[in-house]
Amino acid sequence: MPAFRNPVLPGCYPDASICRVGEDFYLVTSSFAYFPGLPLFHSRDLVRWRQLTHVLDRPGLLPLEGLDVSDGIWAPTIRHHDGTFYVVSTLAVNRQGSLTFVVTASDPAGPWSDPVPLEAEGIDPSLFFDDDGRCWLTACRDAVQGGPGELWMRELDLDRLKLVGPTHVLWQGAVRGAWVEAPHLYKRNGVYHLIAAEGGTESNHSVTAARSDTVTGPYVTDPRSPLLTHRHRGPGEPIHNVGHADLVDTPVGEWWAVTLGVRPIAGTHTLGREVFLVPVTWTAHGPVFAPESGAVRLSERLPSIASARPDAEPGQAHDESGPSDGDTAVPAGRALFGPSEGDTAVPAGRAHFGPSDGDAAVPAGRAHFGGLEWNSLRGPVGDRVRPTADGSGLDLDLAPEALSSTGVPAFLGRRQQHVRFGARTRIGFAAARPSEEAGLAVFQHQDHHATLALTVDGEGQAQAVLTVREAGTSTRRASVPVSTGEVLLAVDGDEAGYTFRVRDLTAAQWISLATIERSFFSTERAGGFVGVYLGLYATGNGHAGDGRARVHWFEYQPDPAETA
Ligand code: 6LW
Repeated sequence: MPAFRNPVLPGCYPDASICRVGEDFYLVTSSFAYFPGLPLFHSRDLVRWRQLTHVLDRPGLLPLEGLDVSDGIWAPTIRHHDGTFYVVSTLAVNRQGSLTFVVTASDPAGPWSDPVPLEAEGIDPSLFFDDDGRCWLTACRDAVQGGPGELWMRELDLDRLKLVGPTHVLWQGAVRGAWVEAPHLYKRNGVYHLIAAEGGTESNHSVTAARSDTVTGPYVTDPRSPLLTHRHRGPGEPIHNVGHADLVDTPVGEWWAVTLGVRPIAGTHTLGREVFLVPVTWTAHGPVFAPESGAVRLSERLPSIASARPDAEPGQAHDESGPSDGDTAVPAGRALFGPSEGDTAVPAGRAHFGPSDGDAAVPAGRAHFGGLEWNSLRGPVGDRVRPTADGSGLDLDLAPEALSSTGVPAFLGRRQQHVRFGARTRIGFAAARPSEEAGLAVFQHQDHHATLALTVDGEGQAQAVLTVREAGTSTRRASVPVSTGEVLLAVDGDEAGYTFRVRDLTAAQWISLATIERSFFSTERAGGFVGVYLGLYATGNGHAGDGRARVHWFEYQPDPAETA
């Protein structure tokens, strides 16, 4: 049976929301303290997604400085009504306060309006357009400070973008106190179906439901709840933490859900909460998730719109029954994974994976630093980080902010989207003093990351240094002298760990500094809501100085087996 591979968006893309306009599907996800905010994707078959833009694509819209990486922009919802796209989301600040806002656009590729604040308590806002054209905002409150939470609703005046009328308390979840959140509302055959997430976004996560004959309630728990969860499936299950779903129908009348999930290895995951696609059918009781298997699966049958599309580009879709003409069109080892499509794709015939003795020439699979997969932290890096004219290189001026700061460090990163990957860069940097450093970062959190950087020791000897930061303490794990300020740096990840290597441009061999166990970079160890980013950075650790690092190229290569 024609099948596709889940997740349809690998890497840290939590809290996906989806809508359809004609044959076009649009999807948005949380972006936390990364900038630009709210990545927005387009697909025609629900399986292959291409990033169109960021909804919050310009500076100054919402303040992210000072925030923990896992705070910031949470759980958006995207809907389309009467020619206008709406995205509602929340700026969550230190889990103590939040600002819910709405943005609009006539073209999802932008421009999007400035955020309009809404007087809405809590997080996870959603919109529902009723048959009479009225718009209702639902959200959950008290979940930020701790349960029991509840779902509430108010009408949104679409002309003034203002909440009006009374607040209706809809539901406290199937299990009171189980963190009811992520509400989305759908109407079918005159019945309003409310779905939500319960159990928290970790191993007890689930999709639950309630229904009502009137939009404002009362809502009665669907006794089948949870409708979808992997909380009972044990350590052999490849996908866990499933929940926070949104539904969409296709032009041929099928229903599908996007839901978040993680892929743990020995109980920990590093890639963050990813986007999984799940078939849905409807009964008189409400939606049935994964009606055949009862579970979110790594390999799932293709939506019939995808299999019916002979002109579809090759991608993650594959035929389990064996090679076909469609399969042979897929270039060997070609990666096709959302935002990085084209930029980091592995060209046909490229044999090696990870660091090699290959020369310092620009690799074919190099990054384009203008690409939509690149993010900075909490705001634009401005002139301090500048792509070179062809986009393959990067100049980074030393920023006083270290990666451990909650300001805007001179950092540009992209998501780690595959367990097995190799990232390499050629970087030139001559530190003037030991406090200056520039290099490669494996970044989970401002207080939880590893860096492989060029710096100097007290005698002025250039060095490549591997530093690990955890819980506010930085520890030097390994260092090696380098003869010039120009090196290749590499990090290779797999199920066991992340191995850091350096190669002096004048040397023939790579030197291995250390392997850090994979679980160190896990969300379980670091805490928070995000997955790993791989990035480039330069800092004077409190001083700007006038130093500058030149990244000649950066390459991210997934193991072809993870993208086939
Ligand atoms: C989001 C909440 C959640 O707002 O995590 O999955 C929060 N659950 O619904 C941040 O992603």
